[in-house]
Amino acid sequence: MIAAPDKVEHWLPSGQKPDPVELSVVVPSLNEEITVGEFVDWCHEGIRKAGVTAQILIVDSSTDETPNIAIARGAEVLRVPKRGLGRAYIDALPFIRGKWVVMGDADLTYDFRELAPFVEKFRAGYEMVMGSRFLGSIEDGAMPALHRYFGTPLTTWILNRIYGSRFSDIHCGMRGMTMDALSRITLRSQSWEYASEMVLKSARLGLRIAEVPVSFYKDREGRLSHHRRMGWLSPWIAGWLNLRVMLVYSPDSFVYKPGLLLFLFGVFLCVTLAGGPITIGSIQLSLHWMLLGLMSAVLGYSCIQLGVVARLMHQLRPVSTDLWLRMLNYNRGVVISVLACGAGLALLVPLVVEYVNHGFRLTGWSHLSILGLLFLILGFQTFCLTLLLEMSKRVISDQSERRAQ
Ligand SMILES: Nc1nc2c(ncn2[C@@H]2O[C@H](COP(=O)(O)OP(=O)(O)OP(=O)(O)O)[C@@H](O)[C@H]2O)c(=O)[nH]1
Ligand SMILES: [Mg+2]
Repeated sequence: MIAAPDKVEHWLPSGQKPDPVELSVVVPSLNEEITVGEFVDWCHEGIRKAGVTAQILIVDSSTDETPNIAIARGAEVLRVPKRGLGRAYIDALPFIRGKWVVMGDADLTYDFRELAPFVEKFRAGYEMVMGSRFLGSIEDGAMPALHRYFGTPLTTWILNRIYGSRFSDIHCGMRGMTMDALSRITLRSQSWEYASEMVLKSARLGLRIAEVPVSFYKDREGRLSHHRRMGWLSPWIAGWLNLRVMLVYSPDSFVYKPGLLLFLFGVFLCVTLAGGPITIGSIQLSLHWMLLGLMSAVLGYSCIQLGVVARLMHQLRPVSTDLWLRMLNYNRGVVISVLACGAGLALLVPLVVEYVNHGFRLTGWSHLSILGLLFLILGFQTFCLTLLLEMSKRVISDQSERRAQ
């Protein structure tokens, strides 16, 4: 047993210098003494076959012999505190010297003797090279049937629908990125969900993506995957974290677009019924439908605002975000808000007059006043959104100034 690392330490094999290289093989490890030695040998073979200069960087938080074995076989070891798989990749960033990066597991489940296809795609100009076990091969017993025939194809299909991408295996752990692309996607995930974050940000940023077939083997005798080591709840927690990252980075699909539909539906109902009930054949649309329209429009508008703010924060759709910022600049936003609130108040005037004239009682329903309410609410919300966008613009420019310094 060795002590768990409590700070970041970079170990170089004796005689090796931290020179620039073409390819960095970056692989986290946590107590993998059964497999890590052979794994580093596989990497050397893969690098030789690919004909590149390379570093093998094992990002390690082990308390067993893993780091000593890795360095003895000629890998660099970055000792990092155990803060999760995603965090291990983030910790590794300053120590990556290659212009291309291939990542994966140190457990001999992915075949790192086959690095050449990744290098070929990088040379052809691709920015993300995703391994695909479905295009390659899956050894019997390497993947539970539920994941192989249901979970992975379904989640891959959903992500492809949302992002317009063409992945065949979004959960494949062996994947590559240019260092430039890796810096641009600014990984934030600390744990298992880094894998989804990487895939969906690459798709959203429109990186040039290629897939290469990879071989996937079952765990070696005696080796337990970390999910097994952590107990039956671990895969569920991983799924939960992956879902969170998908929801956080996909406000367009979950909030913005449904919001737009709700908003249009609501406004249509309110405007159509502003003059009073409508009868089409045996169907009557009256005040209750208008109230439904009011609710739908307000809810939809809130979703749109949330979607716009989320886009602004994750910075994955710079073009459409810029459009919103230009469309709703401070002056225009305030003018629109004042006009909408003014129109809303004007539409409410007849109701107030009637109320006062009838001794502070209302004698009937006023459809027009519901439309007035809608205008008032939308006007006020637009004012709030304008301020929020203005504030976000300042925060973003502060951040980019700080980054540039
Ligand atoms: N540095 C570091 N490495 C980790 C951590 N958790 C897992 N790893 C390593 O990350 C790689 C992937 O872990 P596995 O246990 O193989 O998990 P998996 O392949 O995603 O899951 P399975 O499909 O169940 O095998 C292995 O090389 C682990 O040793 C961690 O917290 N820190
Ligand atoms: Mg594994």
